[in-house]
Amino acid sequence: MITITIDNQQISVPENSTVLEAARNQGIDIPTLCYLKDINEVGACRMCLVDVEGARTLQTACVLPVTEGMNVKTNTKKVREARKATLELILSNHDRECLTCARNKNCELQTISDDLGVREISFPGESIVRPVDTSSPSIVRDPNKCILCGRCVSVCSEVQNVGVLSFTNRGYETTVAPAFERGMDDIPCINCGQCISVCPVAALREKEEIDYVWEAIDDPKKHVVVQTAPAVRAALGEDFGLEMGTSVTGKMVASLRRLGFDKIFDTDFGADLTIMEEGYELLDRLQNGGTLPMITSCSPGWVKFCELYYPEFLDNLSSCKSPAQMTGAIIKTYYAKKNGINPEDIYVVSVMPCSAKKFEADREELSHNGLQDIDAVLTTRELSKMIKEARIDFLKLQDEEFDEILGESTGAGVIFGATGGVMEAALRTVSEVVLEKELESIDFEGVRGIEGIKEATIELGDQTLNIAVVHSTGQASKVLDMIKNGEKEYHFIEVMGCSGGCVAGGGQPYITAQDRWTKDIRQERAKALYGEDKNKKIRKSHENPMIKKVYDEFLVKPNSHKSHELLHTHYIK
Ligand code: HC0
Ligand code: SF4
Repeated sequence: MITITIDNQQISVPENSTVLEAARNQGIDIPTLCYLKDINEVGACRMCLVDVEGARTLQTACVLPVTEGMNVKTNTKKVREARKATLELILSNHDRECLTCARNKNCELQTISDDLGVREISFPGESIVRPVDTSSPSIVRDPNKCILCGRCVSVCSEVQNVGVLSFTNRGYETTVAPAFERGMDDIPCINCGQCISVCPVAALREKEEIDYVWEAIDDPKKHVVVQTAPAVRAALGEDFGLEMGTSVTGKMVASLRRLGFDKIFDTDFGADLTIMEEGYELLDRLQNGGTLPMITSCSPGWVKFCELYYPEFLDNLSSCKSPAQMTGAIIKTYYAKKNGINPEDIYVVSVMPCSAKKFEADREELSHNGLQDIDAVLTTRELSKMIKEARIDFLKLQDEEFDEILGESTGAGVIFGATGGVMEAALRTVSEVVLEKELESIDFEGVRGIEGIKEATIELGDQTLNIAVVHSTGQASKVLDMIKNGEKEYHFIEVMGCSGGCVAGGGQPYITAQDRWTKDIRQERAKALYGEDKNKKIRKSHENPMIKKVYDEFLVKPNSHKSHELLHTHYIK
């Protein structure tokens, strides 16, 4: 530990801290725009300027290491004026149409401008107006909003190992864009939306589908069915001021009913169905010499990553469609038939924590009889916008239940939304099916948590399974490289495209960089899902009575001909 002084307070801090960390730990906030803990620590925005005794110029606190005896002032006239001047320069080249902006009231630039008391722009230079790129099915890139903080560049390359965004041009012309400013649909982007999650402004945002959904709801000829992904319930409440990690399942269902959806189903049902199909697929591969390791395929950002960067592993992907797509397929076949509704009149909306699900829903492979399994995908953020637009007082809603029968799910289904959840759900079922007896404990703690790569060995009858759980495509590439080098051998791997799994997907409510600094959103939100799992009466997919019913009445058995026709696919691109 070393001793430094910040704003006349003497404090002891760890030697490897930065001035920013030391100050914040002491409850002294220093404003930042580009700083993102462990991901983007580059001192680019120069908002965190501080006055250090003995230094000739102001210093950037986020990259400045502490030294013994250092004397720092964070709030002098010089500091305030410099920060304001920097901010005004950023604002002078920013599309300041706040009232109509997708991030209005939820923008880090807006907040900082207000906090620092900027009331006019002293340098109202000519700003360059650039075209907005709407070519991607998932992501809109608006360079007129970009403040060159570089957070998206870092997350895309460092965390996701994709690296399709970079600084281009020079000086006043500098912008963040794909190489040669190509369209987002014309580059090897995986649609994960992690760049959206970390963008402090609206330079990167999801492609909204809200208007299509309102149109369907207002169309009397359409039977509009909605399903909600496991992770949505763990985060939606944040947009209404609830603590991170508060589960809002009942209120979410009630709000969807108020919005006018005809039926409210749960993707957790599809997750249980996936476990049946994927569990039996794994057993089949193990017993009949199929391609191993089998790798989960329910995260569309990950699937796209595999297609683009590791196509040699495409046969390793499970042939199962994702739970959301399976639910869509069952709605347009089994549910339609049972209720005498023409599938063409059914409009299926998925509410997902993910921007890549918009891309997934459009994939040709994920259709049946000329109809897409899913018609529209809303992110969690879009759902909260609809709830606000409809003037629903979310916090006052009484809890309501999902509709039968595709609203029935188990604890295994709900934990899909956190890294390790799919593996744990699969192990609960596969173990019992193979061992033909009830497990003493169904909590597979070894696959929980946010460690980048988790490994475990599971005894399954007379077979020993090596399994791994990976989250973020950056970590996935490490594991795939180790498999290619012969360093590792596994039977089954869960991969989720985003770090932490779906709870931290690119469609979840925005968390400021400052809140990310104090809380691990992945852990907080995962707690909500494990809490739901614990409270569920049924916690194993194969015990879901409605899953049994759908097999009895329609699918016959896991991996049947009918299942293959509707619930499986093969990615070949
Ligand atoms: Fe997920 Fe899913 S768990 S990908 O993370 O498998 O988006 O929440 O809906 O489909 O169930 C996202 C979340 C899902 C799917 C499920 C899977
Ligand atoms: Fe990179 Fe993912 Fe953003 Fe595409 S969606 S630019 S892959 S972070």
